[in-house]
Amino acid sequence: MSDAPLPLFGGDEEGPRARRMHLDAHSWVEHVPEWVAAADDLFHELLGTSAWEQRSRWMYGRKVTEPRLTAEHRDLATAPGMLRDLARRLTERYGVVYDRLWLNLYRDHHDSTGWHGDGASARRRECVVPVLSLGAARRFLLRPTGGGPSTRLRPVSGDLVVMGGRCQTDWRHCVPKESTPAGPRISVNFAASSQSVPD
Ligand SMILES: O=C(O)CCC(=O)C(=O)O
Repeated sequence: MSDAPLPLFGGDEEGPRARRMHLDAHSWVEHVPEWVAAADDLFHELLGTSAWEQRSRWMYGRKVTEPRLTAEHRDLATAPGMLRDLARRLTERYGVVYDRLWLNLYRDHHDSTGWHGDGASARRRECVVPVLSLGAARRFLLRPTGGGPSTRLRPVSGDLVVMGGRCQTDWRHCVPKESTPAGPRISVNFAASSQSVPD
């Protein structure tokens, strides 16, 4: 795993540095600390204005309520201006046109998402999937799809985590429940129509 800092993000000499870790020969994860400066303002804006909904999903033959809330912008044009700007910056950096996004709200440390790959939104063999964290710090774990030791990140408010290469097929990620109390956290997940169709 290489921890060498990459060239500056967005060409800004004073901007944050991206730290890329190679998970294996085909997959990587990048952590960009303090990617968003006004993270608290953005967090409160999104908390108060997003159309949060409770979703459920089928698991092992039964419908379960997801332990978090979600709000989706299928068309980036409907998203708050700040998120549109961030999507544009990501498009410039990664060469992927991010044209929609969804937000997750983890209300407290009991909320979580289990091990998964973003199968529906990232169907290409190689995808670049950025996730912005706002609010409380939570663990973000990755492990090989077939099982094995996990790689642990703990993005704080304003940090960006980017999964690349074959992360969505060869690897799984999750945000586990915490045993110690945590306040609310929002994750902003940037998606691209171009990545939702297979190679
Ligand atoms: O909340 C996160 O950091 C990740 C969310 C995620 O993986 C998802 O919504 O598919």
